[in-house]
Amino acid sequence: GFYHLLNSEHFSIFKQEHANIYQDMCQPITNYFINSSHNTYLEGDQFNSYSKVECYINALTSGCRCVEIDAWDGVNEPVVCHGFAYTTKLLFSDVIAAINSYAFQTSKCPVIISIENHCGIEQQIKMAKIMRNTFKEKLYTEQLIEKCPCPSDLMGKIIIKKCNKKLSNAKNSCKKNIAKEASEDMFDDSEFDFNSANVPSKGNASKISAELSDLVTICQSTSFTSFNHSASHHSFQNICSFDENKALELAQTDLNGFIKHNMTVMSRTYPSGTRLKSSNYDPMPLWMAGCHIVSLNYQTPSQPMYINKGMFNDNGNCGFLLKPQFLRKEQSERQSERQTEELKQQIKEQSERQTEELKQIKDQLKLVKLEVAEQIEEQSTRIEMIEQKLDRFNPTWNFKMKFQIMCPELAMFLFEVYDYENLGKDVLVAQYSIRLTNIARGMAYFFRNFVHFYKNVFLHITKIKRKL
Ligand SMILES: [Ca+2]
Repeated sequence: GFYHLLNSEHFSIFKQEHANIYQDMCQPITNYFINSSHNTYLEGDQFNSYSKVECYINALTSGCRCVEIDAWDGVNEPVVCHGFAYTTKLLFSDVIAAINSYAFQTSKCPVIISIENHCGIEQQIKMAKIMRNTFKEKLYTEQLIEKCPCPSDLMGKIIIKKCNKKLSNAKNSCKKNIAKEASEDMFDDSEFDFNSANVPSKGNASKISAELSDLVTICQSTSFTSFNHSASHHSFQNICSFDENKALELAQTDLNGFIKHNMTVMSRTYPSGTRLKSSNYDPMPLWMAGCHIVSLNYQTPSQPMYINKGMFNDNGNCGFLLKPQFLRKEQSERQSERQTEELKQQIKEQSERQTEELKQIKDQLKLVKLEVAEQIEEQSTRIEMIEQKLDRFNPTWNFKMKFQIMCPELAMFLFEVYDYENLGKDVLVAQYSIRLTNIARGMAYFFRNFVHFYKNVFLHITKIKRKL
């Protein structure tokens, strides 16, 4: 009885109220992190592994909300595979059918299909037709969008992410420019990094059919030049893609600029082209910069994937997570805008006090900004638990740890248990990660149905100190 009680959800380390959607889902989608997969079709490495429809099913049913399709001209219809590699091919129509069947089994939140298009006009038209006929009313094709939609507006919808330039409608004068942008979009993904000498007919895929681009509304792939350029040219309808190295460089050189960019324009990051074995990069620094779609190789069990899992277990594993306050265009900011407006009204009426009050508002805004900046600079990325060598049959840690956490909103606890080896490298037997905000206090267990030796790990969490 006691054993079962300890094993019950009352003692789970995971706060049970966070096992359902509890966050506000009515904020602009630019305020959320989205659980995302890279080259979803691949079962193994990036070079000669199998492409499988099951990979889409696995990703979607585990809560992924952004899958990727690399589409190429096939014999009669488009196929999905990794370009310039020896991976096997899937029929585009089979992939679309699988997405249609499994998209909303785990979560009703919208699914973004990131299409890397290498098809000529003819098969692009086929792609568009297949998607329209399969997804039907699930397809989000709203063209007149004034306000950035929120996840709750888009429940049960499938969103196509693609370059949205129509060559057919282009004026002669901008034709060159448009073709250039479209081909840059082609190049913004990894496969081209390792075989640039063997680039296919550019003219072919740089033309985007109207049928396909009509399916693109929000999530228009856009090439990135600079934060300033984006600030004046891009909106919530655009999405910039960055290779992990470029994204990390931006996060390191201009973190505040990147955060600000990510408040209004969507960002997607993907693994570097050199990760041929489908290894993964650490998503944490990119979430800290506010990147929305941090796509990982889902097929590779690795620390980054555990971190991703721990992150998105939050909010009912629905795949959309509200960014921490300091990373989003804040309602309080909007509120303070409103307050500013109200104050301005008053000022109009009492003109003699005008200068003084305006100065006050300015000072207030400045103060808020300073606070935010400080928080970002001081945040720590990861805390590792100290390794302990223990009796493998009845390990008792009996060990107290104290952490000072600067950025509790994003802090993640990563538990790893290793099997100690006298010779060679210790073997990792279990991993578990959880966001600090999801940790229940008191006696708690994690690793339910854990490996061979012991079933659970218990810890006692007495107090979580918040330092803000
Ligand atoms: Ca790709």
